[in-house]
Formats: sequence, structure tokens, C-alpha cells
Amino acid sequence: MKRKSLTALLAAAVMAFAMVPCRAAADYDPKDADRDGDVDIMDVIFINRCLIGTHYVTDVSILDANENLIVDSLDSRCIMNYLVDLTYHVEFIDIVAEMEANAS
Ligand SMILES: [Ca+2]
Ligand SMILES: [Ca+2]
Repeated sequence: MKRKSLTALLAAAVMAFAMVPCRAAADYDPKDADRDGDVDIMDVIFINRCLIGTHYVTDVSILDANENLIVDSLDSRCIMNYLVDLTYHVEFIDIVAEMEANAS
């Protein structure tokens, strides 16, 4: 009897979860912590403000930029690394394009 109740409860929970309209994780880049559509330094500031307690969010999962299920300073560092890499790659592409233009 108890096993059937537990199974029914589990099935109901799964069905309820499947029916809850929730925003898919793919809707936003996990590094877009403030969910404004852009990954920039403001996301780093947003996470840091939440970590030091000057800003609060109801869903802390939005702060998990590196998706390791832990919200900590590594999440803001993850975004900073992303931004530095992005800047580096853009500058590198510009340098290569300039070298190619000069070579021809
Ligand atoms: Ca953002
Ligand atoms: Ca994390």
C-alpha cells in the first residue's frame, strides 16, 4: 500500500513538473546573469552584488554562470574569462585581417 502511494505521488509530481510552464535554460545564456540579453561586465557586477548581499534574487540559479550548481565567485570569474577571451579573439581576428590586408 505504501509503495503504491509513493509511486502515485512520484508520478503526480513528475506530471506536475512537466506541465509547469517554465523558461527553458536554453532561452538565456547562463552567463547572462541579469537576463538582459547580453553577456557583459554588468553580469559580473550583478553576481558580485548578489554574493556580497547588496542585491537579492528570488531564483539564485540565474547566478550559476558556469552551471556547476554552486553559486560562488567562480561564476563571476567565468563571465570575466569569457569576456576576456571574446575580446582577445576579436582583437586577434582584427590583427589577422590587418596582416592579410597589408600582405596583399
Ligand atoms: Ca546580462
Ligand atoms: Ca556556479
